[in-house]
Amino acid sequence: MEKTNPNTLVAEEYKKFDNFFTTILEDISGLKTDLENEQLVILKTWTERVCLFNVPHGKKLRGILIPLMVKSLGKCPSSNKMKQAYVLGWCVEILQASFLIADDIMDKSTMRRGKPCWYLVDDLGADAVNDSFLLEHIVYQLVKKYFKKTSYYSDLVDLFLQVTHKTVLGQCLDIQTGRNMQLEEYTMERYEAIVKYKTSFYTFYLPIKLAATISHVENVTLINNLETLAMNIGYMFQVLDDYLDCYGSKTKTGKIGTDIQNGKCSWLFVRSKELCSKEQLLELYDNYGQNDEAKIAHVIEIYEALSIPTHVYEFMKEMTIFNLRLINDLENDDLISLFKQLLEMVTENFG
Ligand code: GPP
Ligand code: MG
Ligand code: MG
Ligand code: MG
Repeated sequence: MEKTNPNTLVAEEYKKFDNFFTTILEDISGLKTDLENEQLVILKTWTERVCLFNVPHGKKLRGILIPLMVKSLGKCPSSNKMKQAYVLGWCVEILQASFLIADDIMDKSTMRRGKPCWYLVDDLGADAVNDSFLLEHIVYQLVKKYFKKTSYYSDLVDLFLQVTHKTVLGQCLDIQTGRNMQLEEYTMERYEAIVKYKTSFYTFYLPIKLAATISHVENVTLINNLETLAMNIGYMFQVLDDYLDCYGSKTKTGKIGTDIQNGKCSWLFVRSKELCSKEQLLELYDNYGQNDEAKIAHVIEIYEALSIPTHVYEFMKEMTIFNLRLINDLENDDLISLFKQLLEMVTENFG
């Protein structure tokens, strides 16, 4: 039998996943407490507005990963299993939206997914913090609605809680590092710790573990291999995110970078420190972490002089080769094909 092109499979799954958002939105509207009380009617309209603006317009890489994983893990998953996968996929997207609302406030960003950041809409400012909480709590309401009666309900809740805790810790490390600006502490070790916690857990580990849980995967070696890949691909994802913060075009990424002026422990800065001369190091220290156009431009000049974009490219190539070896050891052909696709999806924005 002729094999369907994996790209077609992903495109088809994206369509089904996207369509399921209507159901999720209806569920969310139905989750409201005590709508008889006319004082609370305003909440329904507001919640829908928050969701529609913040949830469905991203790349949905995290969300789509769950249905794709469930399909690769079970030969022919039932329609009910696929529905569970779509629900969890949207839960991860909602959690991500809740993180992004907060992250954009903390990073003083101005644009997200080609639109103004939520806290800048209607001058919401600090009031947007509550919308971040709102989205986070909707995740648990949806998990309860769809999974309360399953044997793995508590495992799912636990995963969301554990991963959120790790992400908040990662964000804390990212912020504290940027605030203290002890630039000599900006090492690859610090960078790895920040990325592992702030990005890899929620971006890849969470969807993969959720899919493995509802698919009843018990093979410990497979679970360990998937966890390793989740963390490695998360690392690649954030290195690329750091690259795009400086070199991406806003029409492609839908956001405007802020890492240099915020003094972030970015891969570009840490790698520059490893490669630069003593003079360049002093210049980096003098110019990094300040909201001043000329100083930002000076940092970028040093990145250019050190060919940092080429170093990112080389690093991504090495990581791709390394991870392809791990992927080829996965045994299950569908999983091998999925993870190869995932690597392509993660790196396709490069350049
Ligand atoms: C990516 O950092 C990490 C997050 C968005 C997690 C935020 C976690 C919270 C608990 C709020 P980033 O700032 O580099 O992302 P971006 O470039 O998309 O702003
Ligand atoms: Mg940010
Ligand atoms: Mg951030
Ligand atoms: Mg970034």
